[in-house]
Amino acid sequence: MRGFPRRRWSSPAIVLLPLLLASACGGSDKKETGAGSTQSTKVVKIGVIAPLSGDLTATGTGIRNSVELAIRQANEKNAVPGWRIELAAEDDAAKPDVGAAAAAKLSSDAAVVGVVGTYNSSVALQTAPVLLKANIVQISPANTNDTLTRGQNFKTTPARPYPNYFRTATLDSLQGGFAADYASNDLKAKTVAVIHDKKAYGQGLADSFKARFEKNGGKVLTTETINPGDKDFSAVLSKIKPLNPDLIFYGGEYPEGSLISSQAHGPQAIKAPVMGGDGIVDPTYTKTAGAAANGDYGTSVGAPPESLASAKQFIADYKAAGYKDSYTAYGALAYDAANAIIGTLPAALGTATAVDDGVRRKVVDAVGRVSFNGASGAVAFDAFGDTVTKTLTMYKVDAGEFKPIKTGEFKG
Ligand code: ABU
Repeated sequence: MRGFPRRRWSSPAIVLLPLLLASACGGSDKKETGAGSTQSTKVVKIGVIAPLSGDLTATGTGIRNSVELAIRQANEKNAVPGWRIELAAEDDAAKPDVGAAAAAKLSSDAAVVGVVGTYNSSVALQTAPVLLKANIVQISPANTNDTLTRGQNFKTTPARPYPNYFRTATLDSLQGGFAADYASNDLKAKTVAVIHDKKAYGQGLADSFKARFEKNGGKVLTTETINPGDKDFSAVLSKIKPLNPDLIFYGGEYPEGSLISSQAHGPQAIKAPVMGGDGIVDPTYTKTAGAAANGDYGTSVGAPPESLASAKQFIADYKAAGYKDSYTAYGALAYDAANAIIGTLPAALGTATAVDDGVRRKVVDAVGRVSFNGASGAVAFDAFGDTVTKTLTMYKVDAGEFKPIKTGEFKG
């Protein structure tokens, strides 16, 4: 199966047990060495904030597992001599207030030096300022809303609001434009009905799509909104059906997007395919929508991991680790985010005996200067904290799976 397969591997508990046991111990400890003596090992922690419960658990779990894999490999290689890295994973339930509380909890843990996450841009808008107060670096593998790195006036006067915030995922201004160009130039769509979920990501992506689609000469027939968590979209779809659009563009995530597809193409018998962004490109979308999703489209950030030579080792290692859940679209990006932090630690920790504010500041500063070839491609950040890798991929649902059909960059 191509795309983001769910896999079942044997004996995950056996493989993960040593790490879990290590994670249960906090602070400095004494570790048995092979020679039978003890070696002092200091503890530094990398946090994860992601949805580990609720509708978006599949995505959050892939992020968490991928960070855990990077940490385990670093410990096995003794990448930070004298220190053991531990994972501190927090569930944000995809809710901004829960994310903010998780950020506060990690900030108050003196051993935490960085955080990978969040998945939702709306959650990161609450975690980034909390982590900034504690000088803790945050790298998101999934947030695509432009305002996180460029502020509310990102189109005219971009200004970086959170100097501690970075991301390995690219921007919705690029993703929306890439989708609009595909709709106009490849699908020859002339009209579109837009729906979004009013969240930072969904609305921002819809706005970017609309601006470019109209610039291309297309017509936006209507813009409708829904609420996250809604299950019945008959009212919105009844308004859209008589407009007979060539395309329905949805700014939002797979729990609602999949139901919009199944209800549009089922009871409403609307012919137009649904197109969305990286928020819908997940196996849960096609599983939930079933045959109704065939012919739908979705963009995602980066090239398909399975097509990248640079991701082969990550995929093999993830499989060997025995995780039962997929790494998802964000696994390689989360793995790279974790390694960006880990790579700064030997110099930032230096001769420190514990993580302190100075170490945290050094990590923020050093992450801004990282440059390496990661699983997802080149890992480096510009002056706004955005990834220099701006690759996007259009996927089409075929026989119940998202399959990549075009990879490239939006040139504007
Ligand atoms: N980028 C996909 C959805 C996550 C977010 O940015 O809110």
